[in-house]
Amino acid sequence: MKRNILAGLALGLAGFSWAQQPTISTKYTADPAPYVHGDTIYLYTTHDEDDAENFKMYDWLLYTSTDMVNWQDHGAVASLDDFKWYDGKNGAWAECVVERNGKWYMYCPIHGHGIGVLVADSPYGPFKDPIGKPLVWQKEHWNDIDPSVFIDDDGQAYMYWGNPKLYCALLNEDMISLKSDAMQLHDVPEHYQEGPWFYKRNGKYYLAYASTCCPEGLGYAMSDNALGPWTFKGYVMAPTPRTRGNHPGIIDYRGKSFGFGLNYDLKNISIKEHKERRNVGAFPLSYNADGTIVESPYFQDVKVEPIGTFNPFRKVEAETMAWGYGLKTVKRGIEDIIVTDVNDGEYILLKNVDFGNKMAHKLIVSAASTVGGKAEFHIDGVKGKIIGTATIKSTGGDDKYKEFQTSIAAVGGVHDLYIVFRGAKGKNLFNLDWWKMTGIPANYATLEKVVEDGGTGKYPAVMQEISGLEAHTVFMPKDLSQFNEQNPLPVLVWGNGACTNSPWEHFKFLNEIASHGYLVIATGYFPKEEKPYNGEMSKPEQQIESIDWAIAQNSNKLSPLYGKINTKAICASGMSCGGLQTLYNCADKRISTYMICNSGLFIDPSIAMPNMPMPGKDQLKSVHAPIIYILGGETDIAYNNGMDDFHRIKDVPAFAANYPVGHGGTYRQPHGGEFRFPAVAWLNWQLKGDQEAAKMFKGEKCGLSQRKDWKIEKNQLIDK
Ligand code: FUB
Repeated sequence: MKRNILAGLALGLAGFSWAQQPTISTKYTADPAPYVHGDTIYLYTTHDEDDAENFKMYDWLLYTSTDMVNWQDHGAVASLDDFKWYDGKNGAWAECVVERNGKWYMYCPIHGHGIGVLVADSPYGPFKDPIGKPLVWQKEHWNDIDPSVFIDDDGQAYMYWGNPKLYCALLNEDMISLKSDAMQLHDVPEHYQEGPWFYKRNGKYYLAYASTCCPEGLGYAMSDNALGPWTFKGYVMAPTPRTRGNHPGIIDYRGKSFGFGLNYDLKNISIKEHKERRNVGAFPLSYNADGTIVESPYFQDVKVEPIGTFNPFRKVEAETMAWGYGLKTVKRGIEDIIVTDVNDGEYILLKNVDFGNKMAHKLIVSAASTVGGKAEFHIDGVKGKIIGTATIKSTGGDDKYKEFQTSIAAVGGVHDLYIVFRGAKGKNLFNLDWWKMTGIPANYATLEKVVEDGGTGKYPAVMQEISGLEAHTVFMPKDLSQFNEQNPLPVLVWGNGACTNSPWEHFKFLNEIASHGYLVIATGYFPKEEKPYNGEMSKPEQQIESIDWAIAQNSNKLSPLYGKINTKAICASGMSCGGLQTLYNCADKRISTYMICNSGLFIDPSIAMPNMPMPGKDQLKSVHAPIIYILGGETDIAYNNGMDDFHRIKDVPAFAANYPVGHGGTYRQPHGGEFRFPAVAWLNWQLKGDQEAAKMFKGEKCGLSQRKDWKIEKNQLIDK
């Protein structure tokens, strides 16, 4: 039944933008009684049952927020059962709550049976009846509803109430007994109907109220005295044809003012039916210089902007949300609340979630399930980017909770978060208790290793696994303080031999390059050991991700690499299959040079190697920057392919260097062995403009030709 009601409702509001929706979406609520204490808004409400045809009200609910848009459901904090002197079943009408001397007092009208009082040591309850009888009992008096209690600066507490008559009484300091009789005010403010909201601001007294039917709006009066006389001042929110009932609550919070009221916007029933399934809504409120209130447009025409951000790096009760599309919240056990009625396509929205200078790293979801399903975490829209998906398997029952963990992509900054549920249609996929992200500082090295002695270059380097950069290994100088816009780090992106998804075979060579002042981003997982990686092969796109990441770091103020990267000096490079990945990506215009190691495009077009990119020789037309081939001599299986590439390249400077070591190269030797000399010199020339380094390649007797055992070839453009 409840499923049909709320899912139907949400669907009925398909054209609604979130900003216009009621504050509470998983239950029908009315009669808002907000109270600010410390940094939190405590929003007490009444509760219309899902199947209410008329007033069907058994308990009083509590919601809390610190930003006015994301609200945590605390469920019922009091109910008719708390009043032992009342043996009826219905009538939990509009309450209000105030705090005095560390105790919380809830004034609860029971329709037709007077006004009771409950007390608690905390705003969350438990609330207990301290007097065992009604606080206000005039007779079987249907007008004794809607108490509003305010404690004046001199310590005197007042209670206003009534419909359509307006009453006031003074309370004793104990807050649970009356100091005066109930006084009927004969000078009732114009348009007064019910739901008084009594408060004081800047020395003036205010009485806001539901204005006379029909439709009802929110009127208000002002006075210089707590007991009046009251002067009608206008509307906080004028009645409109969309209004069908109201009841105000007004607060100041964090330098702003807000009004609350009720509407029927969650459902689509006609006014004639008048079913009492109402919804608390909020709206921004402001005052004129003379203290009068600026009239607010109707709920759907205003927007409450978040006045704070939401921290996801903590245990978040699942019933905390700005909006729950099609969802229900129910009590589990004595204190816990869970989200249930979770169907395919439904979602939780949290506004203004601050991922700050942290990268979300790990996501844990506590859920119970019979059928299983998925919770997709999207940012900025139901169809926005997915940052993580928790797969929730059957736990053996809808009340058996387990924790499900997944990794989550880097986010950073402030976003709206949509937790979208997926699974079999028409079933409650799971019940959700809580979720939690763990965050680590942006670009934090989750693993770090000093390779050998850090390298022979001027800048001892480290090898790192970095949060938010999945399936890549980064090498960079340990001390980044020497790098800036004047002395930026050029970039080398690397693909591995055999397209393996870890640079386990090349890390000494790559670390050595980094030690000469480079940011090296290798495809694949951090090699914890120098032994073959057995997981799935890498993809050429990982090199592009490396380039994207480097460029993003340079403009990310939260990154330690911010402003330290030369994004116009990028070498794409790789060994064997990684060289083919490089040539596969060669058209990328961000690449400023290439270094192809023990590799070359296959001469024989009929050869197809599984999971390896195999572009034809035509691909060389896309090579648009200087290129060097570093090969292992004639015994290198890539020798013929690499030299054939080299001979075909005419339009850009091209150099071929052969060292008689075979296909494996010298990468695993200390500091990457002999291959490091042409590699570092090429990079220094191409990416740093180092003319000394250029001598390794330029001129008739270029440096590399003079090094023992190297054989070189070059096209004419090298010497220009
Ligand atoms: O919610 C029950 C009654 O309806 C309240 O006491 C009145 O203010 C009206 O909202």
